[in-house]
Amino acid sequence: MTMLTADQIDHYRNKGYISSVSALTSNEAKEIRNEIEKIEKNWPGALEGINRNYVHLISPLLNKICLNKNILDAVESIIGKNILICGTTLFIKEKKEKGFVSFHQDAKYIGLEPHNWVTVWLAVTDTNEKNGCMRMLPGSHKENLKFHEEKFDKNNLLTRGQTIKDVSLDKTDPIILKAGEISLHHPLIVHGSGLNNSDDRRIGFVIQSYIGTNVNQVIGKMYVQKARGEDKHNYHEYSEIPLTLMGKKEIISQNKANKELSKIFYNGSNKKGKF
Ligand SMILES: O=C(O)CCC(=O)C(=O)O
Repeated sequence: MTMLTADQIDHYRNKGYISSVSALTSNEAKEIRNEIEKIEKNWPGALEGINRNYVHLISPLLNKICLNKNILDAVESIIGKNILICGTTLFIKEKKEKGFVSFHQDAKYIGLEPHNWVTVWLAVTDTNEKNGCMRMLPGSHKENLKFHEEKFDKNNLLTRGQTIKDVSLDKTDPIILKAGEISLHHPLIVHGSGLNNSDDRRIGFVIQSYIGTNVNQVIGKMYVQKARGEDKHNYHEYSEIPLTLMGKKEIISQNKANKELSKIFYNGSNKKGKF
């Protein structure tokens, strides 16, 4: 893999996403799954609630994935060569569980301006229609921000259960990925995902998002890391690079970042969700 092809870039510009970009081998994806499951087993609760965010700050392996050359080449094709990592999230759907993600636009509550940023969704497990893959409404990134109803549904994996109503499923494209592949999506694209009806968990490690160094945070504060290029803007504070899995310093750094992230997620809301 090198940079995206002209056709892939056109697809992104026209539809707002690209799917099935090879990034990691299936063995590398398995190593990530093992890392996640090791944390879940040895530190119960450590990846739950707000702590499913900024997970690259507690795991050197997850941090290394954010710097993967194939991923960064694809990202550079979209946002240019000066790239920061400003967050990661685990989207895990347990088998036969009721978790879903309502249709929404990422840019709605996150405060990253201008929209020179892109989200990378890395399939840690195979992801398909049976296990609740993401679905994108193609072309919707060309529209403005839409009204989101804040439902706070307990099975919704989004912070406020924010929902764009009346999105017709048959107009959406499923993002079917093999473990190790990535999709990339635009801040304004309408997307969501349904239930996991399979016999295994569905795991997405989402770099949410890669931002150009020219992108500021207009609501609160986010901790970033340099991925590539030069940061002449210096808008953001830099996080520590993790050296030890779930080390004391690493947990402090994740907590500090998530405290600020929670303020952004729930800015202007008098209610808080689980995440
Ligand atoms: O993992 C999912 O099903 C949804 C993830 C999502 O909404 C996102 O990455 O922006």
